[in-house]
Amino acid sequence: MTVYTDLTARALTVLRRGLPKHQWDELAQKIVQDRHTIEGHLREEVPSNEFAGLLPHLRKRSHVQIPITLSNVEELHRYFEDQPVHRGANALSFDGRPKSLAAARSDFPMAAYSAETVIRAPGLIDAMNDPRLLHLIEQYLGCVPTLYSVNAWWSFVAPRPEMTNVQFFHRDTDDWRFVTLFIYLTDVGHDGGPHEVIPGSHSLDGMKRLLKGIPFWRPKMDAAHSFVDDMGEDFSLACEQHFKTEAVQLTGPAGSMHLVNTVALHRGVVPTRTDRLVVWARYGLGPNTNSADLERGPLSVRFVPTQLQGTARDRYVNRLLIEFDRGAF
Ligand SMILES: O=C(O)CCC(=O)C(=O)O
Repeated sequence: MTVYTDLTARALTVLRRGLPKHQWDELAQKIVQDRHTIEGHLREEVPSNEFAGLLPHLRKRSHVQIPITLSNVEELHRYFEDQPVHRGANALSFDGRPKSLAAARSDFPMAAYSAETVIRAPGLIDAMNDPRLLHLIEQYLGCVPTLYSVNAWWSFVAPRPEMTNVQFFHRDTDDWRFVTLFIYLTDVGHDGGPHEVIPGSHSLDGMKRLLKGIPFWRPKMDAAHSFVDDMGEDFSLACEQHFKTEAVQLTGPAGSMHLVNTVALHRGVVPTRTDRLVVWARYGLGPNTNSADLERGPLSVRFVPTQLQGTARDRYVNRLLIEFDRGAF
């Protein structure tokens, strides 16, 4: 099972490297058009279109703040404080060994919770399934979204970035089209490890615009290559230098949410004054190279504190995370 999943992930990565960036979206569009023929029963009859006005900003600027705030942040803090963590920005980043939060805080710059811990957190799955949010994401993707990955992690005040790439400018390439929701569980100011994004850099045209006016880059840098080249510390330093007037730091109080197209160049800034606890939820076209199912199979709904009713739409959107029919009957 693992081997086959890994092979699929590798195949997708190889395919993406071989396809020019402008074709990624053409491919996504074909998939999305096909979905329209089969997912009619999953569309909501009365769509909650309240957030539709956010679409142009998201499309143009690669990010948008969602005008809702989680109300149970303190409860979530109590919950997460008691759960084991793993070194890195993802439970699988390093050896995956569980540690207490106190031990991780003193030993590592970042520590993450398992997907199961996130799925079992009070209210999170429901926040990720807010119909207004899902509808916005559906319009952005062009089809009913698949919630394929959840994560929660701490970035601690540290002298330098963690060795994994999340604190260096990079692109995510999980799927042909996808979007990431960040939910801050701590107050995040400029010194609290904000998410930083270079608006417009998710598209080839946007990247071309950003690169105009830059007289030189290291050899080989051009807009198209920037989508498929390996990134790293030097690339990140160059982004920092060249795009310092364009980069935007997403700040906000605990409970605030930002939706980001993380194909755009982005990073988590290393906190200099206060630690950050953040959650992500990723929505795409289906299972992909970053799916929660790479870590674990879906969890029985019996373990998930959720108000979801188990409609056809709920089941579809959450199928990689939650098994609605498993339990004692
Ligand atoms: O910590 C952050 O804000 C960055 C997260 C990130 O790089 C990612 O989601 O790929």
